[in-house]
Amino acid sequence: MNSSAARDRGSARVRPGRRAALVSTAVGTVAAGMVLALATAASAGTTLATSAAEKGRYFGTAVAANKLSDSTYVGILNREFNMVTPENEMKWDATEPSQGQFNYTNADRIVSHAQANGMRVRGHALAWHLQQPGWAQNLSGSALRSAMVNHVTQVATHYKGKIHSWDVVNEAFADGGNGARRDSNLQRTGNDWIEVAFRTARAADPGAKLCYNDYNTDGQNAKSNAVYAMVSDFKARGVPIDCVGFQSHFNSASPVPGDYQANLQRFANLGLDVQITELDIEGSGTAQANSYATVVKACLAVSRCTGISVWGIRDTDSWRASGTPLLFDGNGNKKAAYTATLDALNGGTTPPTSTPPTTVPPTTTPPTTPPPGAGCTASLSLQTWTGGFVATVRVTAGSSGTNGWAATVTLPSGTAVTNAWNAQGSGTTGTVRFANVAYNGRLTAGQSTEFGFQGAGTPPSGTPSCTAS
Ligand code: G2I
Repeated sequence: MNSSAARDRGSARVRPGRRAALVSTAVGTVAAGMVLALATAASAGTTLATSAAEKGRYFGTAVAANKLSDSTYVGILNREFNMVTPENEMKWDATEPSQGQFNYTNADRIVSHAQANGMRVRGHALAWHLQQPGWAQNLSGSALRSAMVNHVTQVATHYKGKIHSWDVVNEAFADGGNGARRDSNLQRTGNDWIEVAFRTARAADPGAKLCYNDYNTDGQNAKSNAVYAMVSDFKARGVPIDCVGFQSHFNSASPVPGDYQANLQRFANLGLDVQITELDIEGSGTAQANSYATVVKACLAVSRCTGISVWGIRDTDSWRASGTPLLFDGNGNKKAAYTATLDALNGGTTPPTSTPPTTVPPTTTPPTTPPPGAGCTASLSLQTWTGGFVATVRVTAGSSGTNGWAATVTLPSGTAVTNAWNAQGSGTTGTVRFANVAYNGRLTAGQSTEFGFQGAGTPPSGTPSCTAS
């Protein structure tokens, strides 16, 4: 009774935000003690994205392209989130309305918005029994199988290098107690349709994590057991799968299961990531807030739970708006559920919204050279394939922490950056400088954050240099 997928309407939209830049540049007049106080306050984030990033996670939302002109919506999206999922714009009916004729207009708007604001994108969804264009609904057998393979290839290729994770297959298991596959035109093309979709997606975009995504799999039950068996089999046979998405649409008839964390953990133990992909919880007040906190704490307790996405920004953006299931009310105000979510991300403490100094700071002159251990360091790890690579760079603050940072990577001749996330790159060839984006510039002493980029050509070697501000 929770999502049972798609027949309601709704639309979610979202847009992350950035943190208010506190002091930082008023070096000449700010006492060392005050700088320290600010750095301490910054260790508990003040937005969902910042707080999640401090725990090594992302915090995302579904976005509807037609709401990107709504300034309240975009203001919250840009302030609070660092991952977006197009709510409907990447589905089969939207991207291939006529066979072989692809339309990426609305999905591209969302991807461009994300890229311009340092957010990553969850692709949703390549193969699904719902929201198929009419022509696909009328196909069967090998014609439908070929059409599916072509669709996955074309869409994943169009977005190659721009997608953090793809929901390759969505909702392929039946509800009820027998753990069977859902009957659908795709299922009737043969039981191997799911692994074919995954292999096809990997070939088209080797840098994206490939997820299986479903609902009513949030606790241990016949349906999640069936997904677990499929994923175990895929891992054993080398079918490319990197993550399982748990939609997590909850309400009073389908509350957060008591074994939610344990269920996430058992999937993670198979050697893949888990993600909470479409979170919404019908209700209000303290009960709703507590349920959100339970979900966040469960994810934080599972090291391979890499992020949480809610299915819309304001209650009025939801596919089930009457259930007021989201973190912001219709006017864009933060609900109790928001505060509980932020609190849980911060480990149970509510950060002060501002901490003005109560005494006038002394006017000592700061040192002009950084103290030992100040600045930052960077390290590089690579995932490579013939002709390309994904680089992950870990930036770690020195003993003074950072208000901002930049890491510089030298690329071999002929190599180019094709996409970057969690950092703003300048240039694409030669020596490329990657600067922090709004939500990850401020690091406390010893704290780390990661950004990444995809490249075509030979991967870089050596250690990136790092400068802090
Ligand atoms: O049903 C909730 C979600 C369950 N998991 C998969 C998700 O993809 C699904 O999202 C919902 C969207 O939130 C709705 O916005 O998927 C529905 C369709 O299956 C979406 O509803 C559709 C309406 O059915 C269409 O009439 C409408 O044209 O939204 C379309 C765009 O507004």
